[in-house]
Amino acid sequence: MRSPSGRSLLEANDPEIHAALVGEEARQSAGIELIPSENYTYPEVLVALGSVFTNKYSEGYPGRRYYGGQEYTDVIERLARNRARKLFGAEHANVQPLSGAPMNAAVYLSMLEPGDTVLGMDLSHGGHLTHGAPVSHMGTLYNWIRYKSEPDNQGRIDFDALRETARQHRPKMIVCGYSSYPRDYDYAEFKAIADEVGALTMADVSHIGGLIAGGVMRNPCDYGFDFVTTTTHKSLRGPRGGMILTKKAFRRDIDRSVFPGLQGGPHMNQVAGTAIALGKALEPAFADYAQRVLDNAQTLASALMQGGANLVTGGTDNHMMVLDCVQSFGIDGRVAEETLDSISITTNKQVIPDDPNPPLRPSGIRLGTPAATTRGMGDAEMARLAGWIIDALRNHEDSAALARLKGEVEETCSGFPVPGVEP
Ligand code: DSN
Repeated sequence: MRSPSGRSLLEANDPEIHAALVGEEARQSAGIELIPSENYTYPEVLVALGSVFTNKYSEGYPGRRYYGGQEYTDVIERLARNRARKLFGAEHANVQPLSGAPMNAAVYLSMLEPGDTVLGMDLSHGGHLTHGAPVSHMGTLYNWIRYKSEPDNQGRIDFDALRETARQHRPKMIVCGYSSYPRDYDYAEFKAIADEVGALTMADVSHIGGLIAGGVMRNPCDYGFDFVTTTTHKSLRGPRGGMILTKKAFRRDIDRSVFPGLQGGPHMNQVAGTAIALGKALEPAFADYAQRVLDNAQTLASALMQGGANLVTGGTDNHMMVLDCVQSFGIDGRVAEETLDSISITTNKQVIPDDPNPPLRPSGIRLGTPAATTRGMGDAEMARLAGWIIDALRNHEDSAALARLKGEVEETCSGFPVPGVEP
């Protein structure tokens, strides 16, 4: 249990780790988190993560485990699965993937043979590493054909071209759902193309899982997708982890692929946290949160563009913005990230579509609103954030200006406590 005595024990017995924990709490509280894949989880989830469920091995599934002593682990896993099914309208949920990459690998390994052809989005256009990037094992195991978006056409996907590609290559699976794509996805178009060529459909909605759960973005389960994957720690606000939603027809394949195919014992403290977060997402207040995430993204995007920032695709339909720092401010994404770090605004450097620059010095940064919204920030704070970002990036060599901005950021943040951190 995370209790005061646990904290005191840690302080007394491992002061170096304790100091790092205190430092991280102070860092998270002092500044603002704008990395779109991060969030502040619920205090209840922190309790579950630090609970005795971490002691338990639970290979197998509820009612069918390989070890004894499962009466309570079965309770939490059943709750997590049932809540996930209800929230997304799915026929089956597997809540054991340790995180996003093994979650996607489990789907591929259950359905594909090495060398099979898969359509996935190009990494620089928003696709994820596990969607066939050559540097990932998944990229070498299968024959990935990469499609792109049209950044100058609001990030639209050219479905006529995609249909031609599918007819030509006859993929076994079509993957959509991305990690740096600021628009919604036209699941009906993907499904129609997949049906025409006999391909399976998978949507990796890791970034927008919470926005779908809150009912403010389209749900691929409603469009008959075969597999929907989402991490649990982003807009869903749960613990780090992954979930696979599928149809009854694929239930056994997916469960076997996760365990024993790919993983050993699930992390039951994480499964408990996932169940808690899914329970929260079923409450009406979560729909309000999801809408505020979108509203804040609109306000932040408009204010950034009014201030002269160039956003990839010209705006956003979700929680995320990709800012082209080279075009907007004549600096690369690494300088932008470091400059914003120095004023206590955390972002991440990001490649832009067909980026001429390398991934460690890309042209852009990514920004997102789930974490700021969790802290209760709204329109006024989004407008101020845009002003600070533009001011800092324009004056990235002016240390006096940056010191002043850091003071303003931290003064504002002090009014918005981080959930789970004692003030
Ligand atoms: N690292 C996650 C993200 O930032 O989108 C996904 O890999």
